[in-house]
Amino acid sequence: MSQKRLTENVLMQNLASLDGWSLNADKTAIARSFRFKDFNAAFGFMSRIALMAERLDHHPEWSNVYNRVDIRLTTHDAGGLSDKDMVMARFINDLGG
Ligand code: H2B
Repeated sequence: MSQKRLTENVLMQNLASLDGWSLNADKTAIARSFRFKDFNAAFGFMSRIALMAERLDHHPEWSNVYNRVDIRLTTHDAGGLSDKDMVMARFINDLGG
């Protein structure tokens, strides 16, 4: 899977089918917030993402406060968004947060 920065065209095509994520102003990152019943549910969600992050060697920028998880995805090595961010965002959405 490529860590090359996606062209703007390909990026926009991907985002059209990616629920809930917003693009930052300079189009280098996407972000989404999730809310859960409690901390246990939030941390379970984060644990599943952490295992995937290791498998993909692609790690989120995130924060957690009790039942809320804020996630930002970008590819540091590319200085923008790559296929890996799209794969990770779809995986996270499929967890049904
Ligand atoms: N995660 C993210 N989000 N972007 C990267 O460029 C990145 C990463 N690079 N995880 C990986 C690790 C790299 O530093 C290691 C050495 O493969």
